[in-house]
Amino acid sequence: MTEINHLICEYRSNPLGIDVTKPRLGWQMQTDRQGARQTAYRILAASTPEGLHNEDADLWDTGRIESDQSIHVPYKGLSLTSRQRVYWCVIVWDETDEASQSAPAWFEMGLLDQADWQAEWIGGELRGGPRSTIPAPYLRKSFMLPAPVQSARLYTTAIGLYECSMNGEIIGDDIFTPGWTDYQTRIQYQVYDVTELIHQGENTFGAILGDGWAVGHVGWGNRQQYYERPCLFAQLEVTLEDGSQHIIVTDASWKYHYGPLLENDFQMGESYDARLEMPGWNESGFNDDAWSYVETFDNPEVVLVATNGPTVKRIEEVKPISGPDGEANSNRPRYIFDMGQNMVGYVRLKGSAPAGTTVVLRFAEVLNPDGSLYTTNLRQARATDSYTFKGEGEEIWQPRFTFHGFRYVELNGYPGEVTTETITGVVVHSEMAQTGDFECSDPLLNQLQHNIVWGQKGNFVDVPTDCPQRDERLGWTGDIQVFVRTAAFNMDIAGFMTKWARDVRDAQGEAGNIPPVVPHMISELREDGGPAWADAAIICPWTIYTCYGDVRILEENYDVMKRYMDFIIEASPGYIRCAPDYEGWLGFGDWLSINADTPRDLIGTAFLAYDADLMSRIAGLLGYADDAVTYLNLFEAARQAFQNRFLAGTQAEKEALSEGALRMIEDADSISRGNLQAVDYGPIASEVFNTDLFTPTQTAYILALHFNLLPEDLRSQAVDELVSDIERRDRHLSTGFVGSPYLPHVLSENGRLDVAYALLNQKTWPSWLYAVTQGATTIWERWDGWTEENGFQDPGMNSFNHYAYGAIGAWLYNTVAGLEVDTSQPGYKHFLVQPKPGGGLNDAKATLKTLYGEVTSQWQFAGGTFKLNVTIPPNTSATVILPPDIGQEVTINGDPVRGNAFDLLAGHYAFKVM
Ligand code: RAM
Repeated sequence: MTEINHLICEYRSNPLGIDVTKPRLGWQMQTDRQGARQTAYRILAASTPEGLHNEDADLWDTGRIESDQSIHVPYKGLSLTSRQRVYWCVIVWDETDEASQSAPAWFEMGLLDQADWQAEWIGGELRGGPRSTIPAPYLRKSFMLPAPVQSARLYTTAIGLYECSMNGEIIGDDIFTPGWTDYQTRIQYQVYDVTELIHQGENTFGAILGDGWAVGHVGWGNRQQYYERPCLFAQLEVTLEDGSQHIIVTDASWKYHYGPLLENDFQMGESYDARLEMPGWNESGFNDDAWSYVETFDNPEVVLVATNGPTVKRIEEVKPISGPDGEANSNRPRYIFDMGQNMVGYVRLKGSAPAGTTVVLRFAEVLNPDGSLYTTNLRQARATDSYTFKGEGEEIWQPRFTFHGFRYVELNGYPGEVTTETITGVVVHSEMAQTGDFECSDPLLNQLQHNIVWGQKGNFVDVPTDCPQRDERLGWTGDIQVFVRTAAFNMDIAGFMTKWARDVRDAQGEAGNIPPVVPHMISELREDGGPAWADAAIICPWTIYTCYGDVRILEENYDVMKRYMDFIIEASPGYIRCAPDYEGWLGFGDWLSINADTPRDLIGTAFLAYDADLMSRIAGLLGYADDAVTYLNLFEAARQAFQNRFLAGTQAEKEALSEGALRMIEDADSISRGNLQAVDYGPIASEVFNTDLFTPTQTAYILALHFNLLPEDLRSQAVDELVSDIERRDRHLSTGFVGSPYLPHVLSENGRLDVAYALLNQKTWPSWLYAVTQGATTIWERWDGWTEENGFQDPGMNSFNHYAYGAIGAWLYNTVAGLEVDTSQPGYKHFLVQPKPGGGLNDAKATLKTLYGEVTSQWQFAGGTFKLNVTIPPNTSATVILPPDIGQEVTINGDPVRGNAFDLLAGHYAFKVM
């Protein structure tokens, strides 16, 4: 039996409110049958569910199409209009020509035209300034409906954040909506089905407005980076049973008042005085005489678009593992709880106290040696919540419009008995299915994987950020560029990155430059992210294409990538990017490397070549043949320029160390070195690089090898020199953000799997497991965030939840467990299973829920036998390559076979090698 399920539209199941006019549909075949695949499909789309049962699907009937395509099939039926709901299903013929039909699914369009909006922007008086936080305005409006309700939709957004309610009930479970975009260019709206929340007679619409990213503190800057005050923009459209239509919009008839939410800010925290609650404020019958009429505002010149990625939600809860630890008897009791996990979100407080008692909650990732909270690394982020009791028995409170990054919580001033029930951690992030899992026989590596996943949770809060706790939390392009591949193993990030790619489009400068943080932050930051940061504009969409087979993200961003290429070509005379005399930004270098500064122009030129390589492939697959050739030539030119400038035995040898190069190295020192005490091993002799020009670093070898920039005959020498540098450091890496992600791949792909495992297993810093041995539960920003010798690193920049070094995760999946995409059949249509055991591991397992279904690679050494279990989902195929030197006799599902590489169709395969 074949079942057709997991119907998705634009990566979502039954999405309400999309504005993609040719949405892409996908489905999965579920069956255990070996060799199962799709040979044909037929999609039916209709205005009603009934239309799918008979033969008259009024919107679209593809007829039988001979094709194995089961993801990203674009809707090509009657053109779609605002508010339209489309029901659809699919019939799939398998390899035996048997047909199976899916259950119906649907998608519903949002408002496609700016003219669909009749709402006005409304808000309270202007309060607060660049640094002073403000109370949240509460807004309300009552309205009458003369007949029972047939259906109702709310289209809503805000400058700042909103929480809407209807007749006292909060609408939906999204938080931090409308999400973070460049609010001066684009604002997202959300759509909710509120049919069940309203009724004939009087109804009341309420909204609370928060500061969020648009009005609150962003980065290390002030408040009000995008707008001065929060505003609401909402349109409720109701169809009554008598057929009449009613529209209730935000306009001058609304009223507002301030209430219990005294301040709210992502970085500063939230204060709530429950004594100021206004019971019934968002229900009918409330006396709002004391409330003022709102102000209305001109439409900001921005585009309103439907949310095209996941929204942020409260995803899970965490109970403290210890505590309360503290002094109960002092005047102001103080307790510290350990949540056991460095998490992102807030805590829910439960307790009772006399009216007017204020408790203060403070948050930190780590503790000082004396057990107190270490908050210095939060910089200006106050990260403090407070709650004032109303004194009416048990009270439960959680913030709405703030989040913190913390493991430890200090509760101050609570007079009653405190238990682990007093607080509960609420973890918030963008809603993304966890798709991948990696596990092996080493508990430390399993903890590393855990830490990587938690770093992803905490930093995928609407935008991929560097950190979630200090006054920064920005969409650093370099960080996601290095982490995106790993992220796509752990979770379904396709929608999230589709949204962010649009943010990149909005952030691109006139000249084609891509800034270092996206969404663009208005003040202070430079316009060009520089090498390995700005290149995210190409690398991220390419990665989404390879992992999800998504061609559209390349199509939609092709122009951005091309303009970006023009920008860097223009800035790179002789194809040397960030040459010493370049007057623009030289980049962040190999950020946070350990006494190993790689010249900026080496990094820049390497990334120019890599971009050109990716662009020639992208242009080719989009059908731009001329561009494909141009970029291929560019790759060759940049590769040649790289060799001329940086390799030994070329004309570069004759160049002395120029002043410019010195300047770059000094620059690098001052910004990235901090208080590192690692031994400086001095220059090494090299037959690969020109040591007159620079001291070769691990990252220099890594980039040259990984981006294929060396002549073939120098590659093995380069690998040897890289390895000897690692050996000289007693098997330690010296790489920063740029080199680290590629390091293990370069070693394992070039015959030094042993050294890759040695680095993976290294427990003294710098290494991936060092932080794990120190009890870390997330990935640290720096290799030496805390060391026994030096204590905490420079508090000016020392996050304990930064996903960049978590990029090792991709190697755990693709080399240790051996799962990898085949970029020529992306999205795991065809994939590789090529485990490379080593490092003393007895077993390893990776599972991955792809768009086609679940893939598994699980291996184990047991009693002299190597066993490998592989699952290949229906409608895909895989090539399994067994590790070398593990035995001669191979069986699959008990049958003897010859060879060590196997092309396989869907099914479960148990290999044994003896
Ligand atoms: C710091 C953070 C961030 C990095 C930039 C360059 O703010 O470490 O992760 O991308 O610097």
